[in-house]
Amino acid sequence: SSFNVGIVGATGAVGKEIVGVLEKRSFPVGALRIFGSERSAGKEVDTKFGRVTVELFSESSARECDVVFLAVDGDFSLKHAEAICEGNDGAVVIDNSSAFRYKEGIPLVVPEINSDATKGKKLIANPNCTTAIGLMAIWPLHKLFGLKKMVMSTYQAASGAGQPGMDELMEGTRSVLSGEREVAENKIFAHPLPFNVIPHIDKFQENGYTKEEMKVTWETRKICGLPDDFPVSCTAVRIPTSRAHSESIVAIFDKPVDVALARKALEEAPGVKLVDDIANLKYPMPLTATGQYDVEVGRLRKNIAFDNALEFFVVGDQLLRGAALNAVVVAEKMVENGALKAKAVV
Ligand code: 11C
Repeated sequence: SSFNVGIVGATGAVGKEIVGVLEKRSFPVGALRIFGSERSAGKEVDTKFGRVTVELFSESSARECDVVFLAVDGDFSLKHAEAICEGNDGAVVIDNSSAFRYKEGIPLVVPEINSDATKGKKLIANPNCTTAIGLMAIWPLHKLFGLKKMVMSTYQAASGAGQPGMDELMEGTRSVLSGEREVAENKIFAHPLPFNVIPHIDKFQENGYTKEEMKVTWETRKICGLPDDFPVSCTAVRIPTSRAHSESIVAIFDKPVDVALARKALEEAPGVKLVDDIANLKYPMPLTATGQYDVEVGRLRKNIAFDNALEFFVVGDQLLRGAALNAVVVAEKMVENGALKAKAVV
């Protein structure tokens, strides 16, 4: 069967990628409906599924779809997501924002890890990109050795702040290179990003961590089914790259680690590409991971500071694994497990 698919926010950086991923993965789209604000309603978008005219969003029109991807801010999701999926005739909603991620009863899903959590559910939360990318590598290692603690340091691309973030990086860099300005202007980021790194993403919390860092802690626990006090610590840093996030991870395990076994598990893990050939200067990088579905993992080694610990580097396309691809694969799994069904046409 085919599905009526709705996207809210299809003209943003993540929304555009959702359209692209639906096309590339041949998701069985019956009709594609794109919903937007008054500003974008009436615009036309060319897709593989035909030319789509952006409709003004309303809960009742979104409910007519079988599945709706929300690629908008958390306030919008909080206001509308539950109304879109309510009742037997509502649509399945896959929400990219953080609005529902920590709510009990709402699955937070990386489909290669916990797609079973979607069974019988209608509202699914897509994780923060940093968490989703890191967990692709952590999960197969956790299954082998049992994760005990994790410390992550990130190098995050401008795309985490959407198209405006990417634009600010490009235009700011251009303004410095052209000699127009000594230091780039900033509106989206807390400081100028070109020729800089900024150890601050999202709001500071009372414990001195940022919300981006705490998302990694909270979401790792929920997705991997770990205890509420499971130790995960992160320092999240914005760097002047375009759209792939990089992460250095120290993972401490219960059992003794074996690098050869770890390599094999990563090689076999779905959604992971082992890029780890130091003799030939091959390791994960934003330049090679950009535009790819698989997350690159490399620089894998036994950590020399802790017992039973591995250290490695992970890079993933922030807009794909970190958002659009994850969301579409969630929908694919929900088709497989019966949680997403095409509504009978009356
Ligand atoms: C960033 N990770 O890189 C953020 C963007 O929780 O969905 C995604 C925010 C989120 O800025």
